[in-house]
Amino acid sequence: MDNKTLVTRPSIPTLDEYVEEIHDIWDSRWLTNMGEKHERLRGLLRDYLSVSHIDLLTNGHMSLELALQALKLSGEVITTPFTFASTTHAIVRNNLTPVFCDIDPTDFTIDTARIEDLITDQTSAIMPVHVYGNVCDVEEIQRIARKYGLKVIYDAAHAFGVRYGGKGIGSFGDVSCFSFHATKVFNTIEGGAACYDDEDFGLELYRLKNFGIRGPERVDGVGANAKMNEFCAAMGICNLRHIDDEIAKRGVIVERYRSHLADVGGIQLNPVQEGVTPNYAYFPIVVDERAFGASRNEIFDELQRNGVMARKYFYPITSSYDCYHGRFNSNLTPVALHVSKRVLTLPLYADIRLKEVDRICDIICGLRRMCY
Ligand code: T4K
Repeated sequence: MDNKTLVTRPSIPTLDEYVEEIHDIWDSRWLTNMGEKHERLRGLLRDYLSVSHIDLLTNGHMSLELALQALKLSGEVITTPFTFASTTHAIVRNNLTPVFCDIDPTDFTIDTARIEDLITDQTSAIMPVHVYGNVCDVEEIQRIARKYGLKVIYDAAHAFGVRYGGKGIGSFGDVSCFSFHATKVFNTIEGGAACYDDEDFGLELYRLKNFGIRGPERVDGVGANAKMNEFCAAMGICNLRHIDDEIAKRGVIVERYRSHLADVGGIQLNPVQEGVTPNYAYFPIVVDERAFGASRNEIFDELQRNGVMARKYFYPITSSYDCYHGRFNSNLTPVALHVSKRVLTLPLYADIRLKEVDRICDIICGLRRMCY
């Protein structure tokens, strides 16, 4: 495993910086349940993300799952299948029905032109995904939601630090849920957050992440346990000190990839979106076999043979998972199906060496030459 290049590698502070940060936990013996680190990180993130309210949770998935529960939704939720398991599972685990909308072929987010056709009298919400950190068409989604009285829950797992039109991406919709998993641009080892405006929603979410407890002698909700502990919060406090540097370094890597691959026929790159401050979370390529001369799977295999562990994020689409067998028709989202069969996410993390990026691109382009 040692000399392999993985799709990502978490950024972490120096051991000294982390030890310094967790020192006072030894004195206080306050390990979890919304302690001092939790509250400090919450305030820091509220400012960094430019959101009015934020709560911290054990992971991105529980943010999504409990956000849906706190909104007290019923019936159908319009979403996309071109995402990680978590998005769809969060809907299903709330006894809601996902209704899959196709994606835009250039930025892979929900195709807003198709949403209204999917709305029925059962629809209660839209759950779009800022996939790879690409910003959804938030204005059009808001217009549709307002017209039909729907809630909007953004899966912003990939979008930490992204800004749109000068606003923090977490400030759109009724709720935006971030993931702070080890593999993300900003990590708290495991962790997540939900950002929102409505304080009543915030109280409900807080109760749901803490067993439904309202007071010392009163439990009036069937809650879960999804509290971020002090060690995870301490990791977040450390990592947040370096986040601008982290994103800047990723930007350099992305530019290097672009310099090699931008003009290669048959390879589609992630778009540069107007008005968006990106976070460079992922580097997906979409391979058109006929134009490029080799398939996505051939590139994947060749990279593996050379110790490069690229990943097929996101293949298969969630609507065709085994656990949903016979339940959804994945042919109803042909663009998502098409992209998922051709997409490959290349290694991207702050301290990957530029020489390694060059080597990865040489392997890819070499395959093209070999096939011609
Ligand atoms: N919504 C969306 C759209 C998401 O993408 C995700 C998570 C969620 C919601 C839910 O958020 P969380 O509940 O996870 O906070 C990984 C991550 O586990 C997952 O967080 C992420 N999306 C997904 C896209 O990627 P896997 O199954 O691919 O993880 P794994 O273990 O194969 O790790 C990927 C690579 O990262 C490995 O090749 C090695 C490297 N790695 C991983 C870990 C855990 C490290 O170098 N160190 C590590 O500690 O899902």
